[in-house]
Amino acid sequence: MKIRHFMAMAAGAGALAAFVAAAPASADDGKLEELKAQGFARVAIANEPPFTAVAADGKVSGAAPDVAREVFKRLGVEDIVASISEYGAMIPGLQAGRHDVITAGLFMKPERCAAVAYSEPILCDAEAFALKQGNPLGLKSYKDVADNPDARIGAPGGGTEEKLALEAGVPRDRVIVVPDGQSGLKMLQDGRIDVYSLPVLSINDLVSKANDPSIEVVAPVEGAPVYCDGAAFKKGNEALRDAFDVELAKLKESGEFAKLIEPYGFSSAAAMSTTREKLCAAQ
Ligand code: 6CS
Repeated sequence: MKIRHFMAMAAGAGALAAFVAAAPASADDGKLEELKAQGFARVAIANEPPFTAVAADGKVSGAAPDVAREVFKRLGVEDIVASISEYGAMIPGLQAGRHDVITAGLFMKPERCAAVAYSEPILCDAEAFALKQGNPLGLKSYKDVADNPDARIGAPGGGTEEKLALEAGVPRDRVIVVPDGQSGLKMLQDGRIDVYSLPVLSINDLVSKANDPSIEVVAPVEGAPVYCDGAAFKKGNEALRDAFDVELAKLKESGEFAKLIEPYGFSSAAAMSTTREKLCAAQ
């Protein structure tokens, strides 16, 4: 081999090696080893079926915890221990070290993507309204709520539906923070709110279990995006997030991901058709 050609080859190899060395592999912060030693991952949930659910005996289920439990098992973290949190308190709790990860259907949005390290997408859903039978105020969108001075909307504190209502122009005093599904349903039944908004699968689960003919569902809410969540890790724990993503990708590839989430009504295809990059960039 002519010396000139060899030098070119060496330079190319050197450039490749330099690129690989500079590749953004997350530095291992030891968080996974910490969780293995701990024997469990502390997860934040909301108790909003079918995303997350806590039974009377304390058993945690729901699509998000079920996926997280399976991924962590494959990472050598035996179990998950859940604590219930309001959506608006989940990220501060994660940042304060009260949780190791949020597995709650916390939808990816640019402002949240700036605050946490999301996994790749897991659960996707549109938005819905629960309201009085016959939809007397004709509410089909958050803008309809804004345009009707009598319409009061209930939504989770710090949640996506609260933000969508405010962004659509609903005044703060007509956006009522509701702590959980049962409270929202009761407030609707008692006429303290005119519409209660959650993701479609959550509203359908709630209304179908209520078996109350005076309540009906409008889904999807017109003009509202379809969102997807991911497991949300603390900034700085990207090595753990990357390890989570490797196992999540294997579950998606093998069909086990679909077996975990589709019995809850979620679409594996929806989650597999998008990426964290796309969802975090979406305006
Ligand atoms: O990510 C959120 O903000 C929304 N996610 C779910 C699963 N339910 C309501 C909440 O507002």
